[in-house]
Amino acid sequence: MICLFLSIFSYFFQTALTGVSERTFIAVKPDGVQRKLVGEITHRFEKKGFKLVALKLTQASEDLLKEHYWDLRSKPFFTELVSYMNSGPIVAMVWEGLDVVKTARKMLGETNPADSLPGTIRGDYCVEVGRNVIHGSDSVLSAQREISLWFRDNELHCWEDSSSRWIY
Ligand code: DAT
Ligand code: MG
Repeated sequence: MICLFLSIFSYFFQTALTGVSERTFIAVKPDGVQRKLVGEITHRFEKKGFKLVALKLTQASEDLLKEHYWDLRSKPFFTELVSYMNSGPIVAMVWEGLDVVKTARKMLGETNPADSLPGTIRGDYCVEVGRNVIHGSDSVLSAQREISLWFRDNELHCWEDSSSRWIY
């Protein structure tokens, strides 16, 4: 009984309390898919130590994209943004780990590739803001909103990552 209590407590502590279960939504945009960057991008997140929770190749509808970029609806580039994102398949993913939202944004680089340092994904693989190959949630709250927009609950996989005790 005590063992059961301790293992439940330890699981709860390692995930919820330590923030290891934080999730973010990452998408390789249509240009990233066309330019065969899917392997390179997923490789970076795997090598960093994050855990893949969901992944699918999907053609997003205009409605989904308008909802996804709702905050930008009044921007002059909104229509072009939706049509670019709708121009081909996207690889949608959910990654999990400690501070994954903030760290993933650092791995992506700045919105404008010209401001992105070499070593970041946008710094290494693109040149124009309207073709910046990857999306990443900008806060824990937007990650939750975006994950529920792009994935059903049964597409989010709970699995034990055998390398996690070497990462945490
Ligand atoms: P980010 O994708 O870094 O979170 P954002 O949310 O401000 O940036 O904008 C969403 C996308 O819209 C961005 O990845 C590319 C496009 N975008 C942003 N600013 C733009 C601009 N000035 N001109 C054209 N496209 C732009
Ligand atoms: Mg954004």
